[in-house]
Amino acid sequence: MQKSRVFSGIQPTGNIHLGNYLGAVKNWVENQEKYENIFCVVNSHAITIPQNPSILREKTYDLCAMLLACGINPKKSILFIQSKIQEHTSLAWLLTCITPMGDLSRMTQFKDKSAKNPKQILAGLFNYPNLMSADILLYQSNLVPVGEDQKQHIELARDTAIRFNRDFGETFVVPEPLILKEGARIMGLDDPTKKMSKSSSDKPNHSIALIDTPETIIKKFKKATTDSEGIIAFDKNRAGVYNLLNIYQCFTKQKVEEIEAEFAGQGYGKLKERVAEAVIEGLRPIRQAYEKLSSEKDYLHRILQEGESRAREIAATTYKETKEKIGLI
Ligand code: AQP
Repeated sequence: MQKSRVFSGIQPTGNIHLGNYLGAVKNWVENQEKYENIFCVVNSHAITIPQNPSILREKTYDLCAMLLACGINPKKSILFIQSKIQEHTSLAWLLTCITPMGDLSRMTQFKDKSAKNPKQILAGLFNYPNLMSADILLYQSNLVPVGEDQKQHIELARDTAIRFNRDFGETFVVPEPLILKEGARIMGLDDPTKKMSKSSSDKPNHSIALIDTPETIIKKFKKATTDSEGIIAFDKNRAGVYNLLNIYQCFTKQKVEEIEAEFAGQGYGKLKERVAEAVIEGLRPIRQAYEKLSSEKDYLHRILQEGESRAREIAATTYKETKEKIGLI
C-alpha cells in the first residue's frame, strides 16, 4: 500500500524552541516510518518580517542541522531549503491570482503579526499563506503535521486546492492538517496566555530553546508563571500549571491520571524541578547531536543537496501542470 505523503516546514527565524519541537518536529521524527516525508526550512517565509541577511543565512543552515539532530533521517525523509526550489514562489504567484483578498484578511496570524509592528506591515506578510499553500500543494501532500496555530493556513490551502481543481480540472491533492492533542499549543513560560513564539525570544524567560544549557533550562522553569491555587491538576483554566503539565506529559508520555497522582500534595517548586529535569533529559541527545553536526558542514551540505534534487523533481512536475492548466506559456 502506498504511504501517505507528509509535508511540513519551519522558519529559520530565531532559535527553534520547545513549542516548535513538541508541536511539530517531534511528530515529524516519530512518524517517519509511517509516511513518505518532505520537510523544508522555509526561509522565504522568514523574510515576511525584516531579517538581517547574514544572520538569516546562518540560521537557515543551523536549523537544518538542528532538524537532523532532532532525528530527521535523510534515508526516510527529504530535507531541503525552500529558496533553492523556485517553483515555491512561482506557484505562490499563481495561487495568489485565484485567492480572494477577503480570505487572506481573515488570517489571525496576519492580524497578530501586523499588530506587533503596525508601522511596517509588508505585503509579503499578507500574502504569506499563499506561499504556504504553494509549499504544500507542490508536493501533492496528503498530510501537514503542524501546531494548532497553523490550522487556519492549512484550511486556506485546502480551499485553494478545491477551488483550483474545480476551475481548472483535478490537479492538487487536498491536504489535511495533522495536529496532535499533546504539544499542539505550548505557551510562553512568562505569559501562559500567549503561545511560545520565536519572535518573543528577546524576553528572557519566554521560551526554552533546544540549544539552551541545563542550567538555563532550570533557571527558566523556576521563573515560570503559575498561580496562587497550589493544586497541581490538568485544568485548562489555570494556564501556567496546565502548560507545565502539558510539557511534562509530552516528554514522559504518562497518562493524565498518573501525572496528577505523582504530583498530588506537592508544591509548584517540585513540579517545576521535575518538568525541567524531563526537558533536560529529553533534549540532551538533540543537543549532543547538534554539537557534532555543527562541525560536519560537508555532510550537511550533501544531505541538503540530495534533498533538493529529490524535491525538485516533484515540484517541477506539479508546477508545469498547474502553469499549463492556467494557460501560461
Ligand atoms: N507554541 C507552539 N506550540 C506548538 N506548536 C508550535 N509551532 C510554533 N509555535 C508553537 C509550530 O512549529 C512549526 C514551525 O513554526 P514556524 O517556525 O514555521 O512558524 P511560527 O508558527 O511562526 O513559529 P513561531 O515560533 O511562533 O515564530 P514567530 O514568532 O515568528 O511566530 C509549525 O508547525 C507551528 O505550528
